[in-house]
Amino acid sequence: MKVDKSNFSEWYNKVVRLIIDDRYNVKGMTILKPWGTKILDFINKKIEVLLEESGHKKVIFPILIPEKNFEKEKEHVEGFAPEVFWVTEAGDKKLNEKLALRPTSESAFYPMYSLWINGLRDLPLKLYQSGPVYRYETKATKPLIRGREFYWIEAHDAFATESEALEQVKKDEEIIKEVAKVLCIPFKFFKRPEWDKFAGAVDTYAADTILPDGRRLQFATTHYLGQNFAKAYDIRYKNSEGGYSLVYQTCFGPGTYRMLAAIISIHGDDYGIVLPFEIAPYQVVIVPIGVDAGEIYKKIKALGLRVYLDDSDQTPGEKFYKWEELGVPLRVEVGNKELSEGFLTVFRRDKRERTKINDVKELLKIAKDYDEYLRKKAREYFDSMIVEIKSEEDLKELKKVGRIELCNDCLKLFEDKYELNVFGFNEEKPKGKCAICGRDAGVVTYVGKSY
Ligand code: PR8
Repeated sequence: MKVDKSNFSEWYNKVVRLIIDDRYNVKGMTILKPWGTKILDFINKKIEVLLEESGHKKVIFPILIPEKNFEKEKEHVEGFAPEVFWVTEAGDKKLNEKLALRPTSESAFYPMYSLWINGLRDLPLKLYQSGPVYRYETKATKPLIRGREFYWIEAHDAFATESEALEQVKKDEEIIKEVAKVLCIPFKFFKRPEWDKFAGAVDTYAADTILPDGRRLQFATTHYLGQNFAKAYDIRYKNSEGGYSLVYQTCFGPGTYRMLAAIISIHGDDYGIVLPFEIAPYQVVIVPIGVDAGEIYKKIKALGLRVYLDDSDQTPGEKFYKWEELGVPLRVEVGNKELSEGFLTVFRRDKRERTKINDVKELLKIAKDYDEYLRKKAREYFDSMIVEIKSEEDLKELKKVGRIELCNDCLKLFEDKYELNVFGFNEEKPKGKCAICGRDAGVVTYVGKSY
């Protein structure tokens, strides 16, 4: 593959097709091919282990949600109504009640939480599921980035106290950090502005990265729900005084399809996909050049690496090309010279460089260096995608993400006036004047276009 990444949109559409097929005839729904599905499995596993370690348990909920469950939380139903796919018929019968294809599962989980949570001994309750959700997206769809069907993980937590729930939001942020480290994806974590909260939440926090066209990609969110849903679904427990108290809740949504999109977009190059080591289906591929590489395969496998010996009938050149575009981190080339002189030629996908090693164990060192290099390169890229906005003039033709200090009045008017999104707030404090009106700034925020 040779695709020029400087035209990102075209590049993405070509490269993403190495792992998806968007010729399926339902708009916004794509097929994830075997290689992509394997990568997704590794991402899921990583997140699931972290969720389990922080006290979550996995469940499976039905995909259909009765309309009446939905209507309980007013803001939630209003927010999601335009995006819901409804099932209204079965066979030749009209259903008595419309059933929603879950766009998210608060209204499936929480009626059950109301049954399951009775006393303090039932708390905290921390459950998650991995699977597909359905949203009738009206903005342009883009494979993995904005689908009408997409995969994610959703965790739903209930606590006796507010402080535990707020603590969970921080833990979710830690999980995002850990996952992003493995994926080598740089990001910023924001508290979203009031007007951009999840429908029904008290506060929404999001992890945003930036794609090469300068648009932000939100790849995970965690929401503090307070007691909004507990009130709507009557989720309460008998407290120590013998009365009843409502629980405090959080929900967390790592967007695994978008993580795939971020990996492709940020690490990929003119030659295709570049995969972080931990989530690569094959971490090492051996391409024998007219020799038997069986012994070397065994040695590499014994190191605990996911290795594949490509002894198919294709030419070495064809194999190089194939594994390179799929993003396999390390390719080991074995020919007569390597066997007789006792060394291995290793091609690193990240730097597209060949090195020689004398001992297969050196692959482990290269693997570590490989991820560090990806992380460093991605961080430099990310930093280069953020520009400081000093005046209104800088906002015109903004092609990247802008860091801007604003007064509270200009903040409120910002999105409508400039047709850019305000991403939200973190620990950064303003140091100067409002970039628009020159009065004292009240906030620091980041602005730009979004997916
Ligand atoms: C919640 N409820 O629903 P959220 N295509 C691909 N990925 C998407 C799309 C799409 N059309 N829409 C959203 N995402 C909460 C949390 C339970 C779990 C991904 O939150 O609506 C995005 O990465 O913010 C988003 O951050 C994540 O799903 C969670 O969706």
